[in-house]
Amino acid sequence: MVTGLKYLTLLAAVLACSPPGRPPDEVQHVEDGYDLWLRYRPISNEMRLAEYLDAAAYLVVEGSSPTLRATRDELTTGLLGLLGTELPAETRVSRDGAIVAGTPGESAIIAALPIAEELRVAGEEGFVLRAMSVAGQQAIVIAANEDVGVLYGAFELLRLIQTQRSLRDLAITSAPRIQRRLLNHWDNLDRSVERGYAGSSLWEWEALPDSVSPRYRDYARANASIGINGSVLTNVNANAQVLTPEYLAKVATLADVFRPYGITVYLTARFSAPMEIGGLGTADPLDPSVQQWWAGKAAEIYRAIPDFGGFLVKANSEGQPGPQDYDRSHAEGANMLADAVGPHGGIVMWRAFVYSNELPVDRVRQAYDEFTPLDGAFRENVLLQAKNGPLDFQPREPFHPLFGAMPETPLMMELQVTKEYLGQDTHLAFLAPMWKEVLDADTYADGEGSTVGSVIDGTLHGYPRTGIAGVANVGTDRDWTGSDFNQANWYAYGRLAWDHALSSEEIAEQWIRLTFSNDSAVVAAVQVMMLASHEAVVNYMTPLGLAHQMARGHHYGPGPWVEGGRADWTSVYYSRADSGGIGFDRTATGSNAVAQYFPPVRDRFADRDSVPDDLLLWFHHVPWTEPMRSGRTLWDELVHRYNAGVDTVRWMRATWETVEGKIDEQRFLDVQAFLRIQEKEAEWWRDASILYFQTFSDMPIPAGYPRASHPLSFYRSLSCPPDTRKPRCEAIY
Ligand code: GCW
Repeated sequence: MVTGLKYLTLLAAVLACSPPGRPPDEVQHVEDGYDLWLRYRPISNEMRLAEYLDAAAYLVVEGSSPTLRATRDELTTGLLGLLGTELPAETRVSRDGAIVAGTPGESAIIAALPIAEELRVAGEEGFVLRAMSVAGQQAIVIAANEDVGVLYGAFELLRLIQTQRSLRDLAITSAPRIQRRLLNHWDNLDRSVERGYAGSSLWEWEALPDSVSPRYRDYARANASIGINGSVLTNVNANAQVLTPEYLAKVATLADVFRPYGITVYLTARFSAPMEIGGLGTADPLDPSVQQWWAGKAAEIYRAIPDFGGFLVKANSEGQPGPQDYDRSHAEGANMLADAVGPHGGIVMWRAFVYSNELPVDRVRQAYDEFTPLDGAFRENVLLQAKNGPLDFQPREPFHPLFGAMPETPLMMELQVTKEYLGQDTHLAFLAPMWKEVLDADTYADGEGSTVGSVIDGTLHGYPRTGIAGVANVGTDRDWTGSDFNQANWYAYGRLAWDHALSSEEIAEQWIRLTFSNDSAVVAAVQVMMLASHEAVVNYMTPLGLAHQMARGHHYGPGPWVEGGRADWTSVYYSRADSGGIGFDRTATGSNAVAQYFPPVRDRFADRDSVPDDLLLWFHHVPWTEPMRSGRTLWDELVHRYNAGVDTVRWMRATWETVEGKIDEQRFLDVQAFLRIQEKEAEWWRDASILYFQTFSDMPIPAGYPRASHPLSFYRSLSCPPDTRKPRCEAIY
């Protein structure tokens, strides 16, 4: 927070904004994060400003659909902010400097341009952005086959201007690689958010449908600006109430606000809804009355929301009802719902995150065992939604072995944008590198080059339908995501959903320029911080392939000692630490989960000599004294990694100090404070984990590494506040 005095000083600086001594633009504004990456602050680079003023002098948008109106609004607002001048809207190209936007269907100007081939490549949702001559005048063209493509193109143009790129040789044709690019909200009808760390749910269920928050539109704008085209509004731990007429009217209102921005709404379907709100005695998917109930419900939904996307379902997992309650398979359950929404063009996204209460089998192998026999058994409008890894959004996991293993069933990937296991709102962890690791991983399903990305974008197996889902991190906090840097993960998710070939480096750079500053010193400093941040978290929480060492329930602080109760919800189940070593044997001598991967990946992971260090303890139980590639023993390497994590955070803090005065003060201070917390908590993770594992290794801390300042009993006695939205443990070190 900015103190009153600091605020006044800042305000004085803003008011006295005449050169010389005028602070760079990024420093002038009091920023609260609400504008995300759509800040549209004045261009400070005068050369570029002159170029843009020439290139963008007036606007010609032909067509009047709500989406084209939204496009015109965004361009007008954006360019007014960036260039300091309102662009007149004109109906023809009469001189240089037009921005011409539209589709060939509705715009005769666009239809007359020689860009047919580019438009073909752009497909249904893509766009063509070109500097070219129109009616003999120099213009910038934003063309697409559908209105929503024009909107995406407009956002791309604004992004180029915000990041101060030259428009002179502009020639971009862009099309999304994946069709359904969704956010999954784990939002409950009481407005709590499961694993949400940014306040309450954005959806004001009680006030809807009569009262419509302006945030809904800004939410839609933000999503459209990064290509997200769908929202599942409700938690996968579902409540059937949302399917009642009262709630469907509210959902329809949200859908109306989102529609111009190309956002389709979806809902989670509670499998037992026919009993809970339908008055039936069963939810058996093969029972005709149940089938009829869902068909009627689907028809009712489509009457209220004609472009409704479909259902997302978590069934027979963690206590949720499902077809197995009636001895039916997941395919029978999914197909019943698919038949209900199919006639209306809807889809069913069936989650593969299932594992049994009863089975004593390694949890990470259960989804594969359950679903691969069902390949080909699903209706064509069913997509199977698997998490990036086989466990549960850990800081590092190998890719899910289902990817590549179901050629007849479209697989979607679910990523968790909200950082349940990665420091939640406070810790800085930029997740693009983690997601890229999975997207770029080679499954070898169909020989070399069968990357996970090529599975989910449909190119490997020719899936007719494709999708990707990100568990949303947004809420009612003014900055939407609970911290400035968590915004980067929302941004990165959208950008990768559009094009998973983008690099983490370019996504980070873009986001910094849009969000903080175009100053190259700021960009360079913040980019290296972001790119190092995920690995830092892996190191101080779960190095060398460890997983699920978090405290019980809230998953925030360390809890390597957690045991008792259901085994596969404990830490000791995953670390398998004992006097002989540490790690989960998933080779043939253990659970053999490694056999679920295609060769040669299987062999690489299974062989102690070729498994990457980063996944060592995921696949192997390793003696404490075993030498590692580094030459250290396993124990020394573990100590080294925990410390490397802490050291990186310390370095991130120091690096952040270098941007002081180069960005606005409020966000500088907010990030500074969070990095301070992160450093303390990284030490807490390190010390608690090392002391705990030392009780098994019985080996000393190698020379040169710090010792914990408290005994293990102290760390074991710590617990974070029960408020899972903001579990700060700072006060208790
Ligand atoms: O990651 C775990 C979470 C649960 C979540 C579940 C799931 C929605 O701890 O909060 O429930 O996964 O993905 O279904």
